[in-house]
This record gives sequence, C-alpha cells and structure tokens, in this order.
Amino acid sequence: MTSKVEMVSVVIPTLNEEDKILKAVYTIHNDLSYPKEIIVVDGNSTDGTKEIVQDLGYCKLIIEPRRGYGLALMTGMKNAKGNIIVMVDGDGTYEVRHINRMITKMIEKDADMVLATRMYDPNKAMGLMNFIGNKVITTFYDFFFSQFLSDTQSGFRAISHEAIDKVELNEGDMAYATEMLIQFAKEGYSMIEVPTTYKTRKYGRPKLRRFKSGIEIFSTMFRGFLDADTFRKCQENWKKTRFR
Ligand SMILES: Nc1nc2c(ncn2[C@@H]2O[C@H](COP(=O)(O)OP(=O)(O)OP(=O)(O)O)[C@@H](O)[C@H]2O)c(=O)[nH]1
Ligand SMILES: [Mg+2]
Repeated sequence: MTSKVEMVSVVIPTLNEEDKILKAVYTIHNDLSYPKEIIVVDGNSTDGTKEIVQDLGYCKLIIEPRRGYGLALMTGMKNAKGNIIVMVDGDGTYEVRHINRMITKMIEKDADMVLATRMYDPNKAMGLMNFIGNKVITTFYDFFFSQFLSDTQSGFRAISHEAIDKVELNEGDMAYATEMLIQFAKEGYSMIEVPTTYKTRKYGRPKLRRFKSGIEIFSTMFRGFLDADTFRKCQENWKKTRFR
C-alpha cells in the first residue's frame, strides 16, 4: 500500500543511450512534481552516456559493470532512498511525461505497483515481434498467477519501496521484470495499470536478446507455476480480491 509520497527515486538503467538519456532525465527532472532523486545505473557505456549524466548536477550516476538489465535495476534500487521507486528505460521509448500520472494513480488507489501499459497506444508503436511475444507471455502470466495485466513486459513502473524490499528477486536480465510480477502476485500486492504511449527505438541497438530472454522469462514463469506455495498463495489472493 502506498498512501503518500515522501520521495520518488527514479532508477534508469542505461547501456549506450547517449542520444536519448539527456531528454529522459531532463523531462523527469522538470516534470516530476514530487520530491525526487534520479539514479542512472550505467553498464559502462562506450558512447557518451556516462559523461552526459556525470555533468548534470541533478543525477546520481552509478556504474554497474556486470551485464544485465535486472542487475542494473537491483543496484539502482539498493541505492534508492524514496518510498516510491520508478523504473524506466533511458532509451526514449517510454513516455516519461506520464510519470506524475502514475504516482497520482498509485496514491489514489493505494497500490503497490503501477505499470504503464502500452497496449492501448493509438500509435501501435511496439514492433510486431515484441507485441506477439508480450501477448503470449502476458496471457500465460495472467492465467498462471491469477492476474489481469495487459502489458507484463512494461519497463515503466512505479513500485512501493517497502513491497519490493520484501520480495526476493534473482533474475539478472530481462526476466527480472516478470519475476517481480510473480513475487508481487504471490504476496498479494496490488498491481494496476495506467495507459501510456510508446515510441519505437530511434537510437542505438536493443539490448533485448529475444531468444535468450524468452527462454529465461518462460523458465521463470514455469518455476513459479510449479512452486506449490506460489500457486496456492496466488489462488488465495485472487479469491480474496474477487469476493471483496
Ligand atoms: N546498465 C545496464 N543497462 C542495460 C543493460 N541492458 C539494457 N539496459 C538498459 O535497460 C533499458 C532496457 O533495455 P532495451 O534495450 O531498451 O530493451 P527493450 O526496451 O526491451 O528494447 P527496445 O524495444 O529496443 O527498447 C535501456 O535503457 C537499456 O539501455 C545492461 O546490461 N546494463
Ligand atoms: Mg527499451
């Protein structure tokens, strides 16, 4: 439950996002109307990403040399001081202007997590393969863990710091995002979505390795599904919320 905003810690993983990072952090710095800190976790970029962030007075730069999206986020979150943590990519694809909307919704609904869903984006900017992959993963996730999410692969989330500290997360790469949702479903933490728009990547290369990530995400889901405790708790939580 998140009933008030003390501080928002925005955690941004970056790996060679020189062209887009400045606009992302600048928008957050200007638009986010709550007390905040912006933490960029860089994977030792070889373009100018690190230098751009370092030169800004309002961003904290952490270097995480180990490769992996999940590891970068874990490192950033360990250093976060806010009671709300926002995770978002630094590649200019997510509509970071919608950050206030997510926080407001979180407080209004007393939620543990708010995800920015890209599924109602009128521009349909998500690539076809990513869209299909996302749909398949999301259908399995909702079915296995008794949820009703539409975009489980969204990397733009506002999360209760207290809640995320209570769950154990081990996935070091892209499956981290799915593992988080499984653990939240298990603990009965409330997750809601807010529609947002999306842009296709205009700079640099995706770090998402589709095949590797797909295998890791499905392995994570099957492990969760086969774990009797997780399955039982998800069912119980579903019944509780359904008949509330
Ligand atoms: N520090 C760090 N950041 C990473 C790593 N891998 C990815 N990132 C960043 O994490 C964010 C998500 O990675 P993306 O490559 O955008 O993955 P994606 O959003 O699935 O792919 P696109 O559709 O191309 O945007 C981006 O801001 C990356 O720069 C990593 O190993 N270390
Ligand atoms: Mg991205």
